[in-house]
Amino acid sequence: MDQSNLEQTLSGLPLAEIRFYPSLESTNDVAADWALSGAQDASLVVADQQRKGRGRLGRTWVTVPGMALAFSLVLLPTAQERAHAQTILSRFSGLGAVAVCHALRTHYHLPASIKWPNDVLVAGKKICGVLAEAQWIGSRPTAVILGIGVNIGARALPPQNVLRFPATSLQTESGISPARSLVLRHILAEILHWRSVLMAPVFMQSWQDNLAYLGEWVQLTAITQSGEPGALVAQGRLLGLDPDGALRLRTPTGQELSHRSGEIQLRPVDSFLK
Ligand code: BT5
Repeated sequence: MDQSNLEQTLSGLPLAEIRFYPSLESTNDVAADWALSGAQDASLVVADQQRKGRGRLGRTWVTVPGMALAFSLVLLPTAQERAHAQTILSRFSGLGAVAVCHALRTHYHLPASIKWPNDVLVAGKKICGVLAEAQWIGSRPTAVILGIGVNIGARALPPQNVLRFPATSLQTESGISPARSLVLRHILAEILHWRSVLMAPVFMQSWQDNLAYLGEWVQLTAITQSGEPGALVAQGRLLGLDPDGALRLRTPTGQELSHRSGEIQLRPVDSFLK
């Protein structure tokens, strides 16, 4: 993967400029700097290697050179998107996860699902993480940086001892290891498609339809930097999403609760972690 190969493979997609880096700290940081200096909507940063790839709460995201996709898209919120400023980050995280799910299903026949709020799973293991971050002037979001990491080759997986949740790759699950730029093209096409209906019920429906553990018993715990499950926040049967993208649960006493994303992580009950 290099600049010219990317430009060729991504040609025809309605992107602004594309910037490829053989190695950088984090594509989200480079895209954020670019947004502050005037990047247009749909500007793309791609890296072969991240030296300080980030997850939520400063957790580490591992990007092994030659094995993975790591990219960030600068998206400038439209007036309609800005009208939902309070939930904009959760909605754009959902956009990334829905897009990756559709791309993996359609092009690689993988049964991908979304572990709310921001992971994509195949066979119950994490194949992709999404990190959406926003820039603000006062209460007005001026840019969203949508960062996505996908494990493509089998050697993309971090060592087991750094993982609190099992991981997998496209090659492990499908037996093939397609060119990363082609997988990127498929994902970007899905992002651009779903972004055009981001505020419509059809998007929320697709997000809900792709949720992992629908109808199953789950726990929500406070997120911790170490990855150890934190304090129990709630547990219950996973019902779906409310219109703002909050997770709906039915507790053992029959009460219905909604939880916004943020500092919460979800685990299936009876998983190996219990
Ligand atoms: C995420 O955070 O899953 C969001 C990851 C977003 C990465 C992209 S890559 C492009 C862009 N630039 C960045 O710097 N970031 C974005 P979280 O839910 O906090 O999960 C982080 C946890 O995932 C870690 O604590 C590890 O346990 C695990 N992990 C790290 N690398 C992994 C990998 N390659 N595959 C599977 N799991 C991994």
